[in-house]
Amino acid sequence: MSIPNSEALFALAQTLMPGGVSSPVRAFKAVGGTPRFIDHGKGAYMTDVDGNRYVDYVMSFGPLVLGHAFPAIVEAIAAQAARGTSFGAPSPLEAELAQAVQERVPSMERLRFVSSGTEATMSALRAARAFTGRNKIIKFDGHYHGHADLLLARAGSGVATLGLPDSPGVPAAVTADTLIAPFNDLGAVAATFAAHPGGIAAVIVEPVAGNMGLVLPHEGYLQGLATLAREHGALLVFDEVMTGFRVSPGGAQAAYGITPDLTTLGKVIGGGLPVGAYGGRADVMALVAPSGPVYQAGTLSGNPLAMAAGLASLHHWDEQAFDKAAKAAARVVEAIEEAARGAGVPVVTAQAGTMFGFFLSSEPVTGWQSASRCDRVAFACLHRVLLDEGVYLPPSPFETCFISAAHGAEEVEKTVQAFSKAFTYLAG
Ligand code: KE4
Repeated sequence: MSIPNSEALFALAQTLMPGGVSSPVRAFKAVGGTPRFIDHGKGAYMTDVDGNRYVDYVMSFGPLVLGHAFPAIVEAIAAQAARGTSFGAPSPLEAELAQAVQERVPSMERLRFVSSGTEATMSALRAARAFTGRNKIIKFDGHYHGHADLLLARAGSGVATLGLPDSPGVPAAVTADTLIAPFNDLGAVAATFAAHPGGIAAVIVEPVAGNMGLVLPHEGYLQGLATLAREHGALLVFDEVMTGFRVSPGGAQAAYGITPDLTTLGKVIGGGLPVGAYGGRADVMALVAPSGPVYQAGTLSGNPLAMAAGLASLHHWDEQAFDKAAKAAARVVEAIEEAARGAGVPVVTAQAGTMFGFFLSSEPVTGWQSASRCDRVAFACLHRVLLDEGVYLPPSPFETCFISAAHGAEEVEKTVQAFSKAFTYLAG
């Protein structure tokens, strides 16, 4: 595949920005080669600056449940832009989007909009610490909750991809209160609580882990977490920045029947524009300024442009659209399993609604330890062949694939053929 313009742009970008990108995982370090510079997206496709067209399974790492440049979202953005993009004052659209979120995530009795998932998780934990009067938090090995200092401990996503167990620049004092437990191991969580009686403010979890690759919770695990948190007076925080509206229209909490104390959202609720949100129990959120003393603010929080995009996105992301995308994801997962089996390549797959993933591994993957043993070199090879076949996966084995309602039979068939070729090449 010829990519001279991406190569030239990457060379230029690296003289301007660290690694030539605005977010590390996009640099293709885990898969090698030159990242594709994208000129435009439409529906299930992205087209790079050299005119190469790809069926996209990154979907901006989750937000684009309806596909690229969905007409109703484009129209909503254009109409609002003409009325003003940001007022630094309340607008009716914030209440409208908050209602739309609450209809789908009723546990969020009160919520606050921010501009990223990072802001959402850092703010939710500040509120949890204030509410409980405690400092320690439990997070899970390989889970990623954004790049706030307190959460950059054994994180997933780009941190795992780049092999950075933790990040320089984060003072040990800041992560001293961040306790790490392996995912899918309730005993480890119970032991952590026992070791810190009365000291743990919150447990923050990706209810379906999507930042070490896709790893599902074991049967009863999330309920066990909720029980342990409540027994020990800690708040349960579901980080649904990725899983929200994707695992089910009501997120993972609806799919698994769990009511967390706090939830964080992002991605989908911005419809492709920067929006995050945190919220939950009214008594906890009552502490957030200006109703309470917990300070958190943001210049562009709740800006009407992003609210309009989010509203259009949620409005069209109905059960029918969700089911179409989830069925397409199931077909792709089946094709991955068939192609791998046919080529004699060991693979472990997972699907959670409109998210899916696979590990090139012959062992069950239940957490970071097993995920990290997957064959990263083989993944890089597979990724490259798929790219050349016009299928664009996230450029890391420790990310999740995202599908949209725009992925129809033609796109799925193209994907099936591409995986068949890629696994045959891998086995060759
Ligand atoms: P942002 O600050 O990137 O909006 O959200 C942080 C975040 C929080 N919680 C979860 C569960 C997340 O998945 C994320 C961000 N996800 C990554 C994808 N692995 C964003 C992509 C990137 O970092 O470039």
